[in-house]
Amino acid sequence: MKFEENNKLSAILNRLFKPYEERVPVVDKIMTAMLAHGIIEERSDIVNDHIAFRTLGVPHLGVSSFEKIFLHYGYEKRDYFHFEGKKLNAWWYSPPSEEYPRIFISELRVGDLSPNAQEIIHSYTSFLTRDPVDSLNLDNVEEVGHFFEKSLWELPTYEDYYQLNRESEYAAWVIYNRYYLNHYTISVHALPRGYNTLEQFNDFLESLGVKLNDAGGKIKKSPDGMLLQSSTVADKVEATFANGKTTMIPGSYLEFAERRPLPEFQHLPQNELKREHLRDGFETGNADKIFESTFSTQTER
Ligand code: OOG
Ligand code: NI
Repeated sequence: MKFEENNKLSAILNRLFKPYEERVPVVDKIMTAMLAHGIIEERSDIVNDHIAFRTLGVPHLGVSSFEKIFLHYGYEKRDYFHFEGKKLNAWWYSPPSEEYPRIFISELRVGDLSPNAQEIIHSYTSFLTRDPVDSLNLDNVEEVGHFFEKSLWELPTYEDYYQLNRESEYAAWVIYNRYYLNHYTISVHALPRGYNTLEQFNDFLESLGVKLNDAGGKIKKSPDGMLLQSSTVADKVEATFANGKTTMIPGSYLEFAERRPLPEFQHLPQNELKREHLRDGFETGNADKIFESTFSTQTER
């Protein structure tokens, strides 16, 4: 029973990565270069630290709806984070077993937006009179896989997208990109020596011409010094709006994380370090800047 569930979870995750890799060409560019430089022997050598999704905090949607998918597969809800300036809530989830990524799910605090922005969002979401996840067969891999890319609301007009974008770039991102995977994350500490610190890996990325998010500095470091993160700036996707207008808008990105050993395990040799010896969880100050990977301050720089 457990094994069966784990297989389905792997299938769902694989299913998620397909459209993600098409929408984020920098992923293939980086993987190809990692193979060419012998950093990995095959793509499956990469350890995925975590994946992330964005949602709208309105009735029947938001984290309390979306999380049901992963709670069903044995994920456990962990710490809460609040991002006051960006008007976001977030939680992280630990996986049912080590080989699976952590999950970070955020939600827009829609009630904190201006009446005009709230009205725009509700004009799309108020048709939902029940939680769409409740009518999903969560054991059906294809149905769940499709759910991440299908639309739960009408295609936005360019005007609505643009108005939302002026007030909350996160809101505009979700109204168009919905539940497409926002990013996945390469565990840098799991790479071979020479590439296993974020500083070294960022240098490698920049030697390939990859543009990194520099909000608050390219390396975001937790106050305890044990969680370091960096990310690409979002690749653009061609958006077609309700009135037929098309334009390029920020899509998804790729993140990199270096987790250092906890003080009590710092004496362990590198090859004995397992996930349970390393700094776990997330960090508000880091996350606050990572969100900006899809913001125009980064994508237009
Ligand atoms: C998530 C940003 C935060 C992290 O690892 O702290 C994050 C997002 O952009 O939706 O990914
Ligand atoms: Ni992340």
